[in-house]
Amino acid sequence: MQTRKRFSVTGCLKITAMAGALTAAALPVQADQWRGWNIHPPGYPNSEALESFAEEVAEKTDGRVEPKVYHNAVLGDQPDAIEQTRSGALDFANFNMGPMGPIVPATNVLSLPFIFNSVDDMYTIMDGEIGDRFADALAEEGLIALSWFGSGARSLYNTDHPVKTPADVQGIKVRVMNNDLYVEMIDNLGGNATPMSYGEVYQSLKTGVIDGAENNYPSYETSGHYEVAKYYSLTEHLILPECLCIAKSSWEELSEEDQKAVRTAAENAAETQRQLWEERVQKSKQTVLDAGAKINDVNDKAAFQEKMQPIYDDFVKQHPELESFVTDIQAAQ
Ligand code: BDP
Repeated sequence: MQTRKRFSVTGCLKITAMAGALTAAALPVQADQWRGWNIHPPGYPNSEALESFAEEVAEKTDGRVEPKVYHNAVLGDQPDAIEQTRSGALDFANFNMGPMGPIVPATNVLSLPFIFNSVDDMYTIMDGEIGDRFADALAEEGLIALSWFGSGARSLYNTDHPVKTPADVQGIKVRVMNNDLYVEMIDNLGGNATPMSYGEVYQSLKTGVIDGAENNYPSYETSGHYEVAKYYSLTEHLILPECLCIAKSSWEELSEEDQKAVRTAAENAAETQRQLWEERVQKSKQTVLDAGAKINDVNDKAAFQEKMQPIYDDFVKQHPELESFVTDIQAAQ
């Protein structure tokens, strides 16, 4: 005979419902608060794109992931932020592939001067199979690259004369991003390269610690460098992709469904960034011209390209395993 007291079915349901309500009240589902690094000020194309990424992620994951973007490099300079993202101390970021080179050697291929013929070629190549190979190399170092932003073409600027031939670079002190390839690049033109973080450049130009730097129009403008270094010479020596990267540890914590949502949001953010970029280039160019910057064409680019040949030769000698990256990019254009 059954002596144990049985719960009635309705009693059971009531208890289950109560337990459910209690769990829901006591243990609300914790949103993942994601911290995102950005070097640029609010309003910059990349900043707007990161904000739209954050919004879309929060919405599409129903608030399970709540990304917040920290602008203006308040969380550290770029090499530092790359390390923080690799270790999972930061969750996502927009990184330029220049300062990535010392950490992910394959990405140095992208820093070989004049490797891309145009921004469009860069987009086509990075959006395809070759771009996936760079993403694989980044993943091995703890960074999940979900989409590629553009950063236009970088040109040289300096305080006291236009650069029209390599001889005009002779003896000038030029700030470069943190990567030995850029030191070689400026040295080969006869200048003195000074690696320095982005945030220090304005003051260093002002005080004469350096004579010039190199960047695209939007950064030349928003950093205020044009106020001090007014000769902007269209060398267009670097066309660098940037990633929207997620820390591997943050990525792996996501369900498959949320990974899908985050990836789509990153792809949409890249589309937004690329569109805003085009508009911003025109706007920035006008702003610097209005402020008295002198922009000059460089008619003989081949003279600059020739000086870069030893960099290519050294590079493939030192990294034979990366030679196919170089030749595949060249063959794709
Ligand atoms: C900008 C890049 C940024 C770099 C900066 C620099 O978007 O990631 O840190 O140049 O020169 O164009 O350091």
